[in-house]
Amino acid sequence: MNILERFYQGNKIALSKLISYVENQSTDYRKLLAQIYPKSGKAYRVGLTGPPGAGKSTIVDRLTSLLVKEKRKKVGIIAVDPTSPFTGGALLGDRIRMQDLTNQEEVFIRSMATRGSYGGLATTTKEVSVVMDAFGKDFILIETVGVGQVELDVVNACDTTIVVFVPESGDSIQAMKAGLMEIADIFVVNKSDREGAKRMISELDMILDIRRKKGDWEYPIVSTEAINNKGIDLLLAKIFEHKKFLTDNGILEQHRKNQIKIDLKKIIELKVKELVDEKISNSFNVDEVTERVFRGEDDPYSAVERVLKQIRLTNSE
Ligand SMILES: Nc1nc2c(ncn2[C@@H]2O[C@H](COP(=O)(O)OP(=O)(O)OP(=O)(O)O)[C@@H](O)[C@H]2O)c(=O)[nH]1
Ligand SMILES: [Mg+2]
Repeated sequence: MNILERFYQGNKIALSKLISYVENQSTDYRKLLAQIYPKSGKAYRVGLTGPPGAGKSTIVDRLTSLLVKEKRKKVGIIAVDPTSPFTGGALLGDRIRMQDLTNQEEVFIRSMATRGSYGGLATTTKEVSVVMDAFGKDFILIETVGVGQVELDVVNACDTTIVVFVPESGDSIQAMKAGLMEIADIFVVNKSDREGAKRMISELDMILDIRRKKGDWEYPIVSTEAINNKGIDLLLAKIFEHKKFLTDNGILEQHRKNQIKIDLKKIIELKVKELVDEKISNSFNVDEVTERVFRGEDDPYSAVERVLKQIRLTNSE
């Protein structure tokens, strides 16, 4: 039996292998994706982001338990770990903390390292989520550390985005700087057992009031103590409310179409870049042109125009 057949039968090892192909961009991974893509589009994607140590993994863990036990949903988890510059591998933290879940049949966890590659990460995360989606997961929870553009790209690919804060000083201001306020649909103040939680909630409330409009999404703030499993049921209720809001207003459909457009654009760009690289390497001697430009006998703009004409890739003027 081939790997795709096993994948469709719900074999976790086959799922794991397919994800690895996609992650490593092994030869033929696009053919594989082409085959399974039509089976995707059913899963609901929830992105969780926020400062390091805010409790994202703990929340994901508790949410997953609720989704599986009470809602009978199948859950895929993608934990995007920043790569340690020393080991070059994913941090083990997430995997260890969510170990209980890995034994459950309905749950599949994948930890991904950023490898310091901008953009590339977002693409691969999306593709990995497509594989989980096609596998039959109902919900895909994606955890990223909220620090930069890469994370923004990842959460933008989600249907509901949750930003997790902790009552430590300065978080809300930093978050605004990082642009996290703009992307969140639901705000969580975790570690509410700590001092300052109430103040943080009212601070956020004030900022959000500017954004809230009648008849629009309410941008709720949920207070949680993930470690004590408090507030997680309310958070899940808000996720379902947001899902309903998006569905009822036709926003989910629009969002999915936008996602397809983004996918198409990315695939075109990648493919064109590959084709051009291949063709140019055959008809463009970079060292030779460099020498000529250096000696003042040529300029880089004309050199590129010439080679594009040669490989017949130029806008018709
Ligand atoms: N006091 C308190 N501690 C919590 C709470 N939720 C999580 N923690 C603790 O906070 C620490 C970090 O939790 P994680 O869930 O790993 O946080 P994270 O945001 O996933 O961390 P990174 O992935 O490393 O950015 C752990 O020691 C948790 O036990 C909470 O509600 N209250
Ligand atoms: Mg984590």
